[in-house]
Amino acid sequence: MSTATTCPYCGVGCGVLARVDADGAVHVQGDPTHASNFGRLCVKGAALGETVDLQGRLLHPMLRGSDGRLQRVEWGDALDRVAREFRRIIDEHGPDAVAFYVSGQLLIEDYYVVNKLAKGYIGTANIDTNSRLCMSSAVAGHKRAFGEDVVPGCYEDLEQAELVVLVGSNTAWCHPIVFQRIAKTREAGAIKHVVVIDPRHTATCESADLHLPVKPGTDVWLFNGLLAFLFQHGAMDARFVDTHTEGFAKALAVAEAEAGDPAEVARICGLQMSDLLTFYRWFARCERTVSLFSQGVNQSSSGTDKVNSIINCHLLTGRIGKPGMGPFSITGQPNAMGGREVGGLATMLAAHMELDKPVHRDIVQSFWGSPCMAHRPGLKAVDLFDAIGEGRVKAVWIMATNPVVSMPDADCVKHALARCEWVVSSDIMTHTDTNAYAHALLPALGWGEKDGTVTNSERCISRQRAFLPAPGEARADWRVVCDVARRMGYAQGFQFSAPHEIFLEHARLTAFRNGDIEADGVPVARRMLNLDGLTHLNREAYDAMTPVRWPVLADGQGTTRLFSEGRYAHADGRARFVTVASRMPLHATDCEYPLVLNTGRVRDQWHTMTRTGKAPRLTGHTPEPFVDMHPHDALRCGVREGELARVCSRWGAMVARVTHGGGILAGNVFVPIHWNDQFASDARVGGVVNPVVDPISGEPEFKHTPVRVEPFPVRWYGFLLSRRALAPIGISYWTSIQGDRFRRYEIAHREQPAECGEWARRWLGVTDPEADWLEYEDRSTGVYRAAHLVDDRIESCLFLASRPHLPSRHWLSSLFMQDRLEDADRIALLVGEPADPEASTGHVVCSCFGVGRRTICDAIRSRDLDTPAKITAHLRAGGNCGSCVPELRQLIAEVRSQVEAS
Ligand SMILES: Nc1nc2c(c(=O)[nH]1)N[C@H]1C(S)=C(S)[C@@H](COP(=O)(O)OP(=O)(O)OC[C@H]3O[C@@H](n4cnc5c(=O)[nH]c(N)nc54)[C@H](O)[C@@H]3O)O[C@H]1N2
Ligand SMILES: Nc1nc2c(c(=O)[nH]1)N[C@H]1C(S)=C(S)[C@@H](COP(=O)(O)OP(=O)(O)OC[C@H]3O[C@@H](n4cnc5c(=O)[nH]c(N)nc54)[C@H](O)[C@@H]3O)O[C@H]1N2
Ligand code: SF4
Ligand SMILES: [Mo]
Repeated sequence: MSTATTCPYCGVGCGVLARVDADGAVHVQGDPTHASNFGRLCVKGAALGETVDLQGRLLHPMLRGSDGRLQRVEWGDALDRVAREFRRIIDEHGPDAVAFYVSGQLLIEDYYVVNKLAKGYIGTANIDTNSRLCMSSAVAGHKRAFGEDVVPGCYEDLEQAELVVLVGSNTAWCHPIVFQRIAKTREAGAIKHVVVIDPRHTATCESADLHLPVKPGTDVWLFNGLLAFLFQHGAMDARFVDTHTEGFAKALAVAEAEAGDPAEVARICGLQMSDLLTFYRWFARCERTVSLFSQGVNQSSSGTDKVNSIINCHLLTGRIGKPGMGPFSITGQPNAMGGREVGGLATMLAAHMELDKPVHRDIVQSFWGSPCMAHRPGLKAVDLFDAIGEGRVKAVWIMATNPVVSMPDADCVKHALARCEWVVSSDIMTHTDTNAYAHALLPALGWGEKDGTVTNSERCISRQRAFLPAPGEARADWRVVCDVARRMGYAQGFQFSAPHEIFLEHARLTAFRNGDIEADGVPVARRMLNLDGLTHLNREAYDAMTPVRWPVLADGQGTTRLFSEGRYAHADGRARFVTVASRMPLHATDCEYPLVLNTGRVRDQWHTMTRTGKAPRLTGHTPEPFVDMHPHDALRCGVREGELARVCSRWGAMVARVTHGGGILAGNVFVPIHWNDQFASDARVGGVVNPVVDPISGEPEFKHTPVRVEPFPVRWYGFLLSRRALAPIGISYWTSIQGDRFRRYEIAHREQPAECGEWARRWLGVTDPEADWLEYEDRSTGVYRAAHLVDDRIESCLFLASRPHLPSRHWLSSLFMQDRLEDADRIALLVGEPADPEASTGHVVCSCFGVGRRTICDAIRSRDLDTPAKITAHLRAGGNCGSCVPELRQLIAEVRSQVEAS
């Protein structure tokens, strides 16, 4: 029997069917009936079964004792203590001395109760969320343009479009199933053009007709230029603009004044004039255009203006609210949208109501019957952690997020938490960079155990259902919040005994006095977020709920598209053109920090890796943190591919391996966001990122920090594979990742150990002189190799060299699959080369079937394969989740150009 649930990773919100075998193994497959994915899953979703083990899980509440150590306590004691500390600090310093920092990975039900506790009972709006780092510019842009935070379209629009513009979105890696829907439609010829606007040449560009490698931060020029071009070239829908919008003339005047000349726009944005004009012409010509945008837009000091500059172009052409067209903010986390619905941001109330509107405060307070109501916006994430650092906020409860890794200027966040009086963390894992600073750790239920709802990018509310028992003493986040609230003296508002009761209350609030006429005759504007049709669900109906897109009005039917009638949520019903003036990122590069640091995601990891870092299938694709840079910049900085480099800014530094991915413009470097102190010695890029924020949304400028890259000098490089996890102590550089049956450590050190053999034995814990220990050392070249075997099976192996040229990890990994090593394998270990070099498949490209780069390139060459489909037919690669198809395409191009050149 399988359970229908929803993937806990990205905002695509794919339906998953999960099944637990008799031996406890969890199998997942895509839910063919779910309208987000129709049965498909990307590699992260497909590997979910590998991430639900209890290794490293936080299973009991813990409190930090006076000796600074965490001790296991009873739930009752933990809850009492959390409630008591919050109560004490509120009583002594007022409600604004406490705060909550929550997450788009909470369920709607969790989010709803924590927001209710903060705003309606404690009376503070100091509740912000990691969505501040993610979606807040889109929220602010929507509110300015539409009057409410609404994503008008749906995924079908992408398939009905002629032109799809992907702005600041690496869709192929970050929203793979949506990307596959686009790519498939394009291949079938229905989508005429796909344009990618991104300073990097990403995997997403592999399926694009045009890539505009825009200079970082200059998108507003590009879209202001487009607005002017559309107007000048007769693409305006004058009737729509007259009837349904305000503010056109001024927005156009500013756009024309600063971006009316495409040559000038091309210069500022660093683009070829011909490419720019191609994009502008396609946009002018294609009525059915969707502009999908993500963090390259939002995470910017002009993020909100970038959003509105895109929306302006859709308003000018009237391309919104109709099939196949519209601006489309794609969400990051599984419940980023749901968090906004319940008002989880410091700047909102609940159910899309506004903190600064007295009538809204009154609606929410009277609905809740709560003792108080926050009456002004609370602190946004960056300000919140500043306030903690300054001691203005003295207690913080962090839930389902890891800010010591994911905030900008993250060392500052670390120091803030270190000096905070009372830090509570609700997490599923014991050891995270943030938990190291918590006074109380509360074990939460994770995916597969928790039960509730999430809303994806297209407003679709889906159920996440439990199919695993609660491990240890872990409890649902909503339950813990209610327990603490009751202990704080707020019994009346938190008598929930199951998630469906919370969902119904939330649904009722969305419908409550929605569009009412007030007693004094002033109408309350109708709120688009309305779940009236879901207010009558009983528990069975909630359990059986099928995915539905809001608004869900009284008839119980969902809504495919909003704004179809041209009515917006502003009081006059009109959408707004927002006048946006372009500006460069706040901190410019200079001679000390000459490069721009851009940060983002890799294909197979999720954020701070607490879950995806467990799955061997996911760790092979990008096993180490890297700094991707242009070869010319590397030369100038004195660093080389494969060697280590320090990336330094005015805020901090980190160390990573230099790569030349080939997709980066000179002057820019890219570092992935995922690595942290649990997985590496010094690879937390958040410590390097500037804490600049967008003045309207407060969203940090994660994509633009001036940095310098310098060599990280070491005397030797090495790596180690071991069946047991080891503690890499006293090594200048290390990273660690889970492989299939082993843990892999990449290491480097400033000094060569005096006695390699002794050092290696000590580290690997091989004290028995009789142990089956193979060893080779050449002091003149600094090469050292050792392997430890037990009963002819490899237990661990270690390779050191003075240069980063080391044996193939893929070959050595394969030895861990064997029950016994042959003599030839033993010799190979000492020689440092496989007996059959052809056997090495190379770096993993297809994680699902473990197919390596070398195997694929050989097949392309020898069989003249010219499409990803042919590679799949041959090697299976790309045939399951499809996440690697863009890379297959890239390899085809690479091999063909090699063949042509030779
Ligand atoms: N594999 C994977 N998928 C994920 C996640 C994950 O951790 N791993 N996280 C999820 C979450 S929470 C989110 S928010 C999404 C994020 O999804 P995306 O926004 O697609 O991902 P990012 O890699 O953060 O950044 C997108 C692109 O913005 C580009 N960019 C940088 N500066 C600029 C600029 O000035 N202009 C433009 N136009 N582009 C620029 C970057 O080069 C990058 O390729 O992914 C979700 N999906
Ligand atoms: N430099 C840079 N930084 C960035 C970004 C960037 O592009 N560049 N992107 C930003 C964006 S868009 C985002 S969304 C953030 C994400 O950053 P975070 O939210 O900090 O990252 P996660 O690893 O997802 O953190 C989730 C935490 O919750 C725990 N957890 C998982 N499930 C549950 C649960 O059900 N309940 C509870 N209580 N805990 C759970 C996990 O173990 C983990 O510790 O990063 C932001 N930071
Ligand atoms: S695209 Fe992948 S990560 Fe995103 S929801 Fe679907 S399966 Fe999960
Ligand atoms: Mo995000």
